[in-house]
Amino acid sequence: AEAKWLKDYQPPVFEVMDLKLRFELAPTSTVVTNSLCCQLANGQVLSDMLLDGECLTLVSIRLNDQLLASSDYRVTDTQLIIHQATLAQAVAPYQLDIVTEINPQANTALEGLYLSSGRFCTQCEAEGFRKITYFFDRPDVLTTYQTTVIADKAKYPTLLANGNLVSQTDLPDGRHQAVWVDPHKKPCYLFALVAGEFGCLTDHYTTAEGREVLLEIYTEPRHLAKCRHAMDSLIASMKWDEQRFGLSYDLDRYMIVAVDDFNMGAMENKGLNVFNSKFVLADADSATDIDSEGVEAVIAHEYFHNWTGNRVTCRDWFQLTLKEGLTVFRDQEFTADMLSAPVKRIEDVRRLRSHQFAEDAGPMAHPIQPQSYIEMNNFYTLTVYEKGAEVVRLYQTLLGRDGFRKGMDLYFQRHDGQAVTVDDFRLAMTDANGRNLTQMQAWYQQAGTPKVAVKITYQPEQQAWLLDFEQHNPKAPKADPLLIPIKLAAFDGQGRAWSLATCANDDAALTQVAGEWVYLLTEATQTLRVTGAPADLVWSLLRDFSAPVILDYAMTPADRLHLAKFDTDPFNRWEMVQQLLLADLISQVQQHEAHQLDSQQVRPAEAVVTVLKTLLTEAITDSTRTDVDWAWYGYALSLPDIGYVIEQFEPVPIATLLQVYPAYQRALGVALADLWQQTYHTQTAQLSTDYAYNAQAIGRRLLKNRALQAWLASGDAAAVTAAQAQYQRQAHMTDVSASLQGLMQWHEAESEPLMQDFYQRWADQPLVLDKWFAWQAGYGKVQGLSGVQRLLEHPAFSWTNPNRVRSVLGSFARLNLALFHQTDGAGYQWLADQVLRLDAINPQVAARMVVPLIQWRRYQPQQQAQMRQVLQDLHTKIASKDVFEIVSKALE
Ligand code: HT7
Ligand code: ZN
Repeated sequence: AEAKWLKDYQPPVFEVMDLKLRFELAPTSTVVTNSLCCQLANGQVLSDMLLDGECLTLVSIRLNDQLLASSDYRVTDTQLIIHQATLAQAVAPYQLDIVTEINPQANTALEGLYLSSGRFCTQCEAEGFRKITYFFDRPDVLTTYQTTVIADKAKYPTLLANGNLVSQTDLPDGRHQAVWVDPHKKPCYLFALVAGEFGCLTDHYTTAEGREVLLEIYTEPRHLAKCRHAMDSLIASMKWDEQRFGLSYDLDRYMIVAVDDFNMGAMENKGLNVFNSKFVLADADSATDIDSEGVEAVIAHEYFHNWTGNRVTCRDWFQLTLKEGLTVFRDQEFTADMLSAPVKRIEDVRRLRSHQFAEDAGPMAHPIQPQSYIEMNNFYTLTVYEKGAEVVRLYQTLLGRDGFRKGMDLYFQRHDGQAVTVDDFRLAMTDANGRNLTQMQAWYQQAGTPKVAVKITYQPEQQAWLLDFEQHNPKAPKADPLLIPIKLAAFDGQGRAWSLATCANDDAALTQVAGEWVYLLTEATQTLRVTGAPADLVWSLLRDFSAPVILDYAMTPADRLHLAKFDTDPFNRWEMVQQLLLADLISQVQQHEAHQLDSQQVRPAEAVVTVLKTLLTEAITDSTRTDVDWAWYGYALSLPDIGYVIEQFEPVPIATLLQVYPAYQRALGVALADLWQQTYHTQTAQLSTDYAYNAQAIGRRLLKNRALQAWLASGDAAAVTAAQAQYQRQAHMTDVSASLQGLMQWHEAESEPLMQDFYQRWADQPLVLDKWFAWQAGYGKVQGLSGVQRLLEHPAFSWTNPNRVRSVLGSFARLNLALFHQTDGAGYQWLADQVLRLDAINPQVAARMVVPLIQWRRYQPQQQAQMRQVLQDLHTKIASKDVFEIVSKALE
């Protein structure tokens, strides 16, 4: 398998003026007629025409209506090459009519045209269009599309494609046809076609420009009632994008189709989004709050792509973060406005630190603009998406919301209808604000999470504080320093915010943006001197997580407690509690490793108990208040994710960690059992039995269920009774799920009858059944690996449904760490065996499932050897370039 490189980019040789596609749909043999009109692009000279195509059976090719002979062209596994000599004999523009045949039913990779539960659908990003027909499958070739879809009317009553429906006709032989025209030029990765039997929820939206838009959500008819939340989210997104960015929708119809078999979350095809049904279907009975928030965010994300991705697209796939980082940033801002901004920030940073930081420290580490890839699908990563969004956020932190908006306006003004690069985005931000942002370039080019070490000292004689900053990136030690904005503030001994304005001396790097102080790091080392300031200040740094870095700043527990109490930035108040917990956990793991402590002796430190006690007491006392951000309390009272704790060690003493972490959870449960119980009851009392989707109610449920978890961990029998009762009430899936997960984790035997009951209730609802599989794979310990193996043999398990596969394989490796890392290495071997099996069915998903194994170098010698052996073995057997690329990098 050969790598493609950013440095080798060449502009397209041919320009496509129009593309007409005709599909005669049949499960095992669909005929695709592709009529494309093209000419040499400006400044190009005639050469062979290279059209991408894979897994296609060529039927015929005509050039300007002349049937080509086999000597006029060449077909390889990946291309159709029309010889230069053939073209030279024809008159431009070239009209090519290419007929091919494909087998959607055999397409279990779910890329190109495939069948999902008897419905046809497509997935073209990144390079799937080449599995539908021969074409220039690259994002910088844009053209208009007309799509004719022909199929049996009884089996496939709904026929959809991008754009506007121009005609629908019955054909004599029981078939019918629909013709769709998309007037907007687009790259082929945004092409979509759907055909099958669907129910449809409709609504309308009138844009700020006065356009009447028909909104449609298509799903299996039995699921129609679960589409309302998705529709409300779509309408809210359309409104929000007009208000925040002045961006309106540009077609008369916006369609969303939910399908069960889907490799990722959703796809932003122009005017016809295709979604994993997980991100469309949600009602209180069957979806948790987290699921509903996912629906809202993904609906918004795909909608926002209409401008950031579709109207302005990427020049090549190395620019993926241009659309994904920016669109994630936009969906984060949307969710922050819909629910709670601080909580959204906390959730995003938790995710970044637990997962993206690990990716950035491992063998798959890459800059947000990768330099090369073998399989593009492997680069739809947390780095390109989440870190990419953090880099976009840096512009807003530097320029303020207004400055950022000016940059966005200029970006659209300059590049609407174009395929551009991340440099074009930076230049728009630069030019719109008259700021030199050249240094931002480095954020696109370096892999690895930068570290910022801070030392703070006070000089009493001068009443001066010295803040020494040093930045370095262990993955790129020689790289240029980055532009890192550090939002900061200081609080005096009484907890009063101390105004930096009184001393904002002559340091040009210290600026105020939207009322916040921002210190701009531009050098490898830099010192901020603050004079005329009292000695009792406590510094709050990297407020709101103002840059995606690791802050190395040794604070005393007392200072952390001080900020946990007084900081005005809710993110940093949360952060201080988390740091107290993390430092305590690390210290107990270290003591356990040094044989100074056994699991029975694990106890939270006094400072931890104090701060959590204070928070719980506040939550209990204030429980009737309606102006409290309860989700903030829920997160402040949660332990740092184990993934983040793992990140703190090199090598990772996994066996010890897997004893200490649950022992710590148990001890925390015991130490504060009464308060957890009271929190559970006081919050329950405030929650109406009717489900409501708003920040207050979501926050209360989050806190209540966090309290239930901790109370269950304490071992108190009353907690088990409370969890069982919560399950039996069947109020909504958020509560059902919390009770079952808590019981499975801490009282597996007691969870069993409830799990059986759950199965009976939900056996016919795939998305809910995914949870049943995921909980057992993620938390089931009693039956060991054979219990997880049995899930694969369950009649409801399916290798061709990615959600189901992720529920078992993904949850096992992510959550069931005790089994995954079991000492004989059988957990590693089991996962590798399943990856190999999956690789033959769906390489894209298989490549995701292998990732937990690639971190092998971070572990101690025994696990290292076991994981490496499993990977080496896999390397010799694997067929796909997807898994091959990841395993090869891991073994480099
Ligand atoms: N732009 C999409 C990325 C994508 C994808 C989606 C579904 C299946 C396969 C896919 N490959 C790439 C999704 C998004 O970020 O909005
Ligand atoms: Zn996206």
